[in-house]
Amino acid sequence: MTIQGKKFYTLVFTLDQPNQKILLGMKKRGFGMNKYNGFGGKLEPGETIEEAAYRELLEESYIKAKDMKHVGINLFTFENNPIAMEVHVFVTLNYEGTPLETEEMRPEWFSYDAIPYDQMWTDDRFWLPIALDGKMFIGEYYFAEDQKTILSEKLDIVHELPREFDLDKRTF
Ligand code: 8OG
Repeated sequence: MTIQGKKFYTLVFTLDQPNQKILLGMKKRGFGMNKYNGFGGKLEPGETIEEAAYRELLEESYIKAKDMKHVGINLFTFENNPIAMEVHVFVTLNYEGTPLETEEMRPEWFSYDAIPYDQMWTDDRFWLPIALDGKMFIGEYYFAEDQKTILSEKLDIVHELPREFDLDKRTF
């Protein structure tokens, strides 16, 4: 698979640790429509990954993160698409505000043991449990054109995260 470049994205999961609940949003439009996901999106010019993560969470759910822990990096590639997506995953345990529905997302709390994986991206069942377990990970997922079938995957639990995924170190 020849990759010519990548784009950066953020993804934030708000957790209610004491009650073992996770906030997900049903995506109402665009890429990933009709799937539950955390809140996130593309980096704007000049923004750091952390700034983009904070802004997207606020814009899409009205939640202000008071702490954010960078827990993982996933590199997504798609058959017949030369641009990879590098998604930086965060969790927040402390936040202000009550999640509200926006034009993009309908928020809903789920128990850790009732996460709707069959209505989420196919790869999430691999790495989200690691994040909920307080560990960090780096993953690579190569999808078929249907954006559903995973053709290859690799997942490593790590003790620290690099600033970005080095494309020269891709496995596939
Ligand atoms: O700006 P936009 O909403 O299109 O950004 C896409 C969002 O979807 C962004 O938060 C990153 C996230 N995302 C992917 N692929 C995957 C995936 O396979 N699993 C999950 N959980 N999120 C993904 O782009």
